[in-house]
Amino acid sequence: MAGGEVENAQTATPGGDTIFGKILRKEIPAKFVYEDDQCVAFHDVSPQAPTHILQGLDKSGFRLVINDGKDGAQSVYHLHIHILGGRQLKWPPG
Ligand code: IU
Repeated sequence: MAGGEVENAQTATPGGDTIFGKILRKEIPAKFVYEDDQCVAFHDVSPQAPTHILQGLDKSGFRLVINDGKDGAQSVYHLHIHILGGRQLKWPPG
């Protein structure tokens, strides 16, 4: 997936294995910050804020985001929550 998230979301489709499946199975590397038998948290490969973890918390405030579908700019069809923090986030997000 070489494009931006919005570009990637135009052709991403649900079903089958995903890049996150490969990360969960440790077939490709990721920087994990938490892991148990129910869920994992790891740093986004392309952070959109100083803290951008695909699950985690930031004590000075944070934003939870679930992108859904093409218009929501979802590029990986594996349920995940973005946690953005570490700077003053803007609203509306665009
Ligand atoms: P989305 O909500 O499905 O668009 O989020 C997918 C995220 O996965 C996006 O922020 C990517 O930067 C991130 N990501 C990743 O962390 N590691 C990867 O190998 C790939 C995407 I491909």
